[in-house]
Amino acid sequence: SALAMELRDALREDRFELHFQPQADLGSGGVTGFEALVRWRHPSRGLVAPDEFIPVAEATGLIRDLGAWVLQEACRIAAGWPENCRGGARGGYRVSVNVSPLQLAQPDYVETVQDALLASGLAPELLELEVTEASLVADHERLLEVMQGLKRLGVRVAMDDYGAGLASMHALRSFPFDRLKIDRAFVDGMLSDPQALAMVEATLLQARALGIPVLAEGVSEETHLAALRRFGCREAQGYLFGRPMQAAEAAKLITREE
Ligand code: G
Ligand code: G
Ligand code: MN
Ligand code: NA
Repeated sequence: SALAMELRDALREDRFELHFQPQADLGSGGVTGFEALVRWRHPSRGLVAPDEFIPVAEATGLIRDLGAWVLQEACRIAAGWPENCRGGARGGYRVSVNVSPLQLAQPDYVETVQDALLASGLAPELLELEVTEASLVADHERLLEVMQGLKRLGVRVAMDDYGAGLASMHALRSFPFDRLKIDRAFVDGMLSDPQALAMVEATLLQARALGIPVLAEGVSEETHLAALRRFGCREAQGYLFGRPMQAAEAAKLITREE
């Protein structure tokens, strides 16, 4: 399609960029890291959101090259954040990168991650890969193998958009996830919809029983925060703490935190 060809050109012409949304510790209120979110800087349409082009990149296979670029760029930028270069006492700021199921299925995916770490100098424990439940419906054996390979590198793996699809407690037990991100739809709805509230509470109880830390997505109001704290949630991401921002702003935010 025309869009697919445009995307290929955009990758060659370096027209993608990453924005970073802060993640906060609900105990201290401090920033713990950022999620990297890709955008397409289009010559006439302006900044194009990932929902508009990631599905096309996945359908055409371009997601492999685009995903590798996102990974390299996120590691490069995060390696330059103050504190991350010094390996200081605070332990550094994590960068979370979204991974498409097609990327995980690549035979050389673990090497791609290793290359990005080596090229950037980023400490492996500061990289978190966000996997969606779409990755779980494929080949379980293969996914387990990839996750174990990533673990050997020292990289963290998170389950993204939890609750939005098919992922179950069984999946959380079967795969070595380091953290779980509750889908923003539940957080968003939890003050008006008793079922969304129950879902958030149940997820936090399940995760605690399994010893998996939880981050709540889409936290946009103080009232969300109060309920989440009551359920024992330790980390959050959302407009209340900051919108996705350019790399330079993220670096400034870190400087203010120090
Ligand atoms: O930035 P925004 O909040 O509009 O992101 C919407 C969704 O696009 C995210 O929730 C995420 O699932 C997806 N997304 C953003 N960046 C990437 C990326 O680099 N790779 C993949 N596979 N998905 C991404
Ligand atoms: O990976 P994921 O698809 O969850 O990416 C997060 C998406 O959610 C991004 O598109 C981001 O712009 C959006 N987002 C982040 N925080 C909030 C929030 O507090 N409220 C809403 N409605 N959307 C958010
Ligand atoms: Mn995500
Ligand atoms: Na998400």
